[in-house]
Amino acid sequence: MTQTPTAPTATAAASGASATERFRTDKSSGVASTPQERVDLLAREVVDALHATIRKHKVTYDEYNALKSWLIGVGDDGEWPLFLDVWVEHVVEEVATEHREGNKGTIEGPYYVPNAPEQGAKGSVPMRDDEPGTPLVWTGQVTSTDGSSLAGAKVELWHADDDGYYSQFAPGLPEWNLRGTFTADEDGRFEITTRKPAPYQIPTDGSCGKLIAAAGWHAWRPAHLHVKVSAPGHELLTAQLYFPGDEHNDDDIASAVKPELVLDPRRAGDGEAVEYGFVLDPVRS
Ligand code: MBD
Ligand code: FE
Repeated sequence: MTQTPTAPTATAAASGASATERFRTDKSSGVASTPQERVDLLAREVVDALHATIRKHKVTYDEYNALKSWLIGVGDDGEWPLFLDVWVEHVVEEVATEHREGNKGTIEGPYYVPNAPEQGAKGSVPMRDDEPGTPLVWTGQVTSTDGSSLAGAKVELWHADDDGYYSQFAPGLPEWNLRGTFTADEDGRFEITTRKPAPYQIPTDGSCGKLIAAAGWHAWRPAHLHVKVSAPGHELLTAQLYFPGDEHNDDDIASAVKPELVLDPRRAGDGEAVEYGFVLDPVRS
């Protein structure tokens, strides 16, 4: 009997484990710098809110054990980064950026990896020779809130492929597939060639998927490009860009779509072209 090679399949637990590891490497510094008074205040209020919900709805022991079992599963599946970024991060982002006058941003999500390969001001994001999906050429300029252009600004781009998978979190993709760092030219301009991503479905086989099914929600985020835009003396902008007409722009499971972040692409050759620039806020003194 001959063996048919099977494509590696993405599992919730494997991408969850990668996202958890990524978080531990890059982001766990907030823990040590959070003052005790804030931990006391916030932990107390969150626990109090839980007590109030239990009393209000007369939560039963079966329901309490269902919660306990689910919470244990979220950890087992490595899905704490996914759960928090889908259902909590958008409010943290709203609070953190409400003072800004420049570009709207939105959540980072669980799949950012720092130090993606440098591509200059104009070029293609790393991709496979036969990378599927509609070609997209994206031009833009990075400016400050006073209108001056920001030469040398960095635009880090990462996004899912035409099947909705992110490199380094799903198996079988080249390490830096659809992840690149661009450096704006002397006028703050850049030109990026990539492929349009597909909508993203939260893994249905993990604990977040169980919650979605049990609550009768859907598991979809609209197709999106993730970016981090930075320049000396300016606040880091984390954003996502969306495509018009996506059926999930109005009901993103992660509540991360804002009208200012929806692109307006036009047909160009065998693909699409779009202009979208960023306005960064100077660091407050
Ligand atoms: C994603 O691709 C994403 O951007 C977010 C915020 C959550 C889950 C998957
Ligand atoms: Fe994403």
